Amino acid sequence: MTRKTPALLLALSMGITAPALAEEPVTATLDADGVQRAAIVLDSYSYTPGHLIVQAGKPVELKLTKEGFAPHDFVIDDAAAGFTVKEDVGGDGKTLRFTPMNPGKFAIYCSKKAPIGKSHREKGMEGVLEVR
Ligand SMILES: [Cu+2]
Repeated sequence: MTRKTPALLLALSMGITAPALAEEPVTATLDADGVQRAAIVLDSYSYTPGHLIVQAGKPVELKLTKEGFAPHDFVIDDAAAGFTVKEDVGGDGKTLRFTPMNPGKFAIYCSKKAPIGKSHREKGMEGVLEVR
């Protein structure tokens, strides 16, 4: 019984620190090939980082991975962004490519919803793509 205690404490401490980390804006890395790259983890119910900053006019490559068993997707459908994305992200993850042209802050959200209860977005599964 006592051997379970450290794992429980670790889980509790991770639960406390994860939301704070999700709020930190992250700037995508501009690689030598001109592509801006970043990785985002989808979990129940969050994107980490929850705020990604990219530059307009340069291609973006996002490596999306998913934790846990719940289905999640990655949606950007703000008309002001000039592009739309709606991709399911399974256990194998997914790589997304797009080139944002319009500066602004655009919502990222998960459109999944169990038959009963709130949508994942209503549970807080939202993020921000900031195009500068
Ligand atoms: Cu979801």
